[in-house]
Amino acid sequence: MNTTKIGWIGLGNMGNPMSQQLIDAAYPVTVYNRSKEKAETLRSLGAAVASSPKELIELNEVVFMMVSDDQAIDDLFNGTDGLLAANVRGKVIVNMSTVSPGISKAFSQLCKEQGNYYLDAPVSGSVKQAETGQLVIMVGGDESAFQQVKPIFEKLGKLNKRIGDSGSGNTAKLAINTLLGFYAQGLSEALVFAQQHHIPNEAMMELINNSALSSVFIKIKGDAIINENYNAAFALKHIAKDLRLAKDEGLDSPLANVLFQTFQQAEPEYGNEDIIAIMKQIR
Ligand code: NA7
Repeated sequence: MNTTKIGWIGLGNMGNPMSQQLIDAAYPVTVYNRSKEKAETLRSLGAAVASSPKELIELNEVVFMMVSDDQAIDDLFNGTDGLLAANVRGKVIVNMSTVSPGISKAFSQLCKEQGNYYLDAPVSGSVKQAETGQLVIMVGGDESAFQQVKPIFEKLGKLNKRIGDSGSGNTAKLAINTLLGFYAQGLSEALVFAQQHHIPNEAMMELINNSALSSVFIKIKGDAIINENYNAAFALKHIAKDLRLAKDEGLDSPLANVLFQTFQQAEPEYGNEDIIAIMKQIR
């Protein structure tokens, strides 16, 4: 039995399997989710359920957050019965959501003033990696807080690495997701071009998967395109958000500018589908 008491906020596509990993690793886990019904699955697996972020941080030593965006983080810190309403010291808050470096720097400072720590620790990897503890975790913030949380990161990912000060984990994540966007759009454009010349997706994917360009991402997303399965493992609206965040941080280069435009245009129609639904936009 691991003894660190863990609080977990956010039980979406990623937060649900990640919190389950920690229950499986025999940590005592308490969860909180804005829509209460999502907590019931975790309760049935052995988690306790808190009624608010404030209660969650009062009860636990380390609190993880895995939610959508900057707005969600702001609501969870500043809302009624939010994290900042708790009178606590010495806690570590680990924000694993993909958010702006700016919001991490701001809440890191506020946490410090209250005698607590904040780490930004976004992840690379999707639902499958979350389910198998194979995520890549990039961390910004205090070294001693990172060392304290490291054994827990080891249950969630195959690599965890402190990049630097607060916000640097978020910046690294935005760089990775820019590359992810290139892969998704690049694969789509190559398949559409081939299809226009009567080469079917199945044939192209067999060639690509056996070439030097093969990758886990291309294999999984190629299968999704062939099966017309656009259910969100990583929602297109999230990558559209990440590209906006990267732009705000100064991303301004030839490919990235086109990528940004394509995903912003696709978001209204395909935002709730998987990132590879960019294929439909390209088509
Ligand atoms: P999902 O499956 O869309 O889940 C989003 C989670 O964030 C879910 O628990 C939401 O609660 C929660 N959320 C969203 N907005 C809020 C606000 N305003 N207040 C509190 N909680 C909120 O996302 P993923 O799990 O795929 O992704 C999570 C992160 O990883 C994201 O940053 C990605 O870019 C990468 P709900 O259930 O809707 O009440």
